[in-house]
Amino acid sequence: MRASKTNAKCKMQNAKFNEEHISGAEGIYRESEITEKSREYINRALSHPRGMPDRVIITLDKVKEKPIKVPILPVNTLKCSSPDKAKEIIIQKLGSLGVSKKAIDNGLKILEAKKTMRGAALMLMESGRRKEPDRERGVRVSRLGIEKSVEKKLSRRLALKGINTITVKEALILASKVASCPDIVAEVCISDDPDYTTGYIASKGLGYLRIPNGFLNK
Ligand code: PML
Ligand code: MG
Repeated sequence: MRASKTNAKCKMQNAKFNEEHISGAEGIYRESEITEKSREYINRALSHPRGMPDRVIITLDKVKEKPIKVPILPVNTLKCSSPDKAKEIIIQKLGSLGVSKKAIDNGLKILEAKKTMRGAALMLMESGRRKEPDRERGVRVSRLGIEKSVEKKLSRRLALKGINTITVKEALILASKVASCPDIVAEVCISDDPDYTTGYIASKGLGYLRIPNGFLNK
């Protein structure tokens, strides 16, 4: 599901630039679940804190290949009381993974920018150079989901920590797929939802580290 709205300020510009991303979600489901899941996604698109979209696109693709299974990252919530502390944590953790100062600075600039990206920036860990073909769009992680039985177990585990929400589950599934890619060193994420101030840093070695109170509303 992709929900967007036309940004009035950009009405005169190229069509490529005048769509503001509102929300997006996807999963891998059985045929019997399609109607129910589509309804859920449409309801989500129409009740998002970023506002009412004027376009909602539901795309269904038949999965023709056997999905690759990857492990779910272990979850931990760090102690963090402010955006400054969050920045410190990100700098320390990325540094410990060998990411250069230049790349960390460039990454923080993107995280702190007023304009939210539609996807993710893809950055080289030494030079800090960005590699996405379209910087406005970024890259999107797609074709991902979780098996029903695994989701049940995960829900129970997250419930014990008081964090069994769709937001956490979807972010964790995505981060686990990203971390499983051999060339990915780390992923840092902040929410584009104005009222959600928990972000995360994730990697194969670090696991999924949640950073609460870290991000000011944009
Ligand atoms: C999002 O808005 O989808 C990103 C949420 C990232 C943090 C999820 C968490 O609380 O662990
Ligand atoms: Mg969002």
